[in-house]
Amino acid sequence: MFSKILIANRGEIALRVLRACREMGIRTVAVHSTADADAMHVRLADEAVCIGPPAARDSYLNVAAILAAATITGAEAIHPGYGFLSENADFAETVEAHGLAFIGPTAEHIRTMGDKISAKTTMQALGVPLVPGSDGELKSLDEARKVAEEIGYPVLIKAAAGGGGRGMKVARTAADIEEAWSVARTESLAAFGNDAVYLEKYLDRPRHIELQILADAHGKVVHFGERDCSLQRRHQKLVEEAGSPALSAEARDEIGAIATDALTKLGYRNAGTLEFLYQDGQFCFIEMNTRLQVEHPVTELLCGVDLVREQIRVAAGEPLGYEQKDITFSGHAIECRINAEDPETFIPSPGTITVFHPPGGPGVRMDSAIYTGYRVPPFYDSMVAKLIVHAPTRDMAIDRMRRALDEIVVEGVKTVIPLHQRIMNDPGFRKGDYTIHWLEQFMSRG
Ligand code: MV4
Repeated sequence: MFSKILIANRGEIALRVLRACREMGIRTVAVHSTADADAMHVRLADEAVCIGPPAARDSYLNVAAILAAATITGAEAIHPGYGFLSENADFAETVEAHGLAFIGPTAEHIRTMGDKISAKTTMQALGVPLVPGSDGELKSLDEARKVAEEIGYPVLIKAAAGGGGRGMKVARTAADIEEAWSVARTESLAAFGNDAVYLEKYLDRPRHIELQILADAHGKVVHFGERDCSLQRRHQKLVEEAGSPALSAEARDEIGAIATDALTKLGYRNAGTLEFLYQDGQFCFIEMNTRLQVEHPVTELLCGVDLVREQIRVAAGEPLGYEQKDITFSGHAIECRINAEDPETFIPSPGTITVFHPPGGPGVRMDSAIYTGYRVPPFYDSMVAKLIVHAPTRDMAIDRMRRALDEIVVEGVKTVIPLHQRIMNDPGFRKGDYTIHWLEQFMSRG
C-alpha cells in the first residue's frame, strides 16, 4: 500500500479523499492555489504545497507544479478527484513516467473513453447495447443524411470530443440535417479543436441512469448498481438517487452483468461509470466516465462501501477480495448538490459564509469543505456541499431529505437549498416517473 498520496484537487472531494487516506493510515499532501490557502483540505492534510495563482489553468491544471509538489514531498501516488486532470490521459501518462501511481485507469483506457466514438465502438464490440446511430464518425453530410433516413428522424449529431452537451444538435426532420451537421462541427471544432461528429437516434424522454463499476488489476470486475441522475438543468446534475425509481432488481442485474463482462474483457482497472439513456425499458450506452464521480456517495450509502478506499486499494494492486454476490443493495439514497448560486437563475454567488450549520441525525451525510467564515472563491465550481441521506425506502429517504434541508443553515451566500425543498415537496418527484426534462419543466412551471 502507498504510504503517501498527493491529492490533486480542492473542495469537498479533496477532503473526501483525505478522509479515506487517514482511515487507511496513508499520509496526505494537499496542493492548493493562492485562493485556497484557507481551505479545509489544506488545513487537514499532513503537508500542503501552494502550486500557483487562483486560475485553475495555473494551479489545479498545472501539471509541472503538481509533479514538482509530488516529487519534493515524496508522494507515491496521485489521486486526481473529479474534474481538473482526472480524465486527462496525458497527465496519467506523465504521472506514471515519473514513477508515481495514478489513482485511476491506464492512460490508454482514459483516451479510449475520452473519445465518444471510440468509447461506443469499444463498448459495442464488448456486447453493450447502444443508441441506434452511425457506425462511428460521420465522414460527410451525405452520410449523415443517409444514416438519418435509415434510422428515422429525429436524430442528434454529437461531437466525438463532446460531453456536457456541447457540440450537440438535433435534426427533427430532413430539412434540419444540413444546419445540424455544420453547427455541430463548427461548435465542436471551436470547443475541443476536433470536428469529428457522429449521429444517433434522438430519444425524446429518456432517464439518465449510470452504473457504478469497480475493477481491480487482477481481472475482477464488480458493479454497485445504478444511480438515476435525470434531475439536471443545462447538463448540471442537481439531485441523484440510488437506486433508480425506474429500475427493477432484475433489470439492474441484467445490465450489471453486461457491463462487468464488458469491462472484464477490456482489462479495465479503477472505479468507472457507464452512462446510459434509459427509455421504454431499454438501456442505451452513451459514454463512460473513468473517474470517481461527484455523486458516488449515494452508491456508498446504498451498498455500504467506501469507493475511494477501494479505488486506492486497486491502484496499489490489491485484489478486490469479494464477489458480485457479496454486494448488497439496502434501502434508498438521495443526494442534493448544494451550489452557491441563485436558486432561480443559477448565477454563482461567491462570498463569505457567515453561518454554516450542517444537518445531522440518523441517515444523514454531509460532504463539504465549507465552515462558518469560509470565503467561497469566485474562480471554481459553485458546488459547496453535498447533502446525502439514506433510509429504508425511497419515501422515507425523501422525508429524511426534507428534514435535513430544514436543519441545514448556510448564510452569507445564495444557495439552491430553496429549490431542493420545492423538489422534495413535489408530488411528481415523489412519484418518481421523471425524465431528463423534468427539472426544466418544473422550474418553468414556477
Ligand atoms: C442524447 C439525448 C437523446 N438522445 N442522445 C446530453 C449530454 C451528453 N452526455 C448526452 N446527452 C444526451 N444525449 C440521444 N441519442 C439526450 C441527451 C441529454 C441529456 C442526457 C443525459 C442527462 C441530461 C441530458 C439533458 C439533455 C439532453
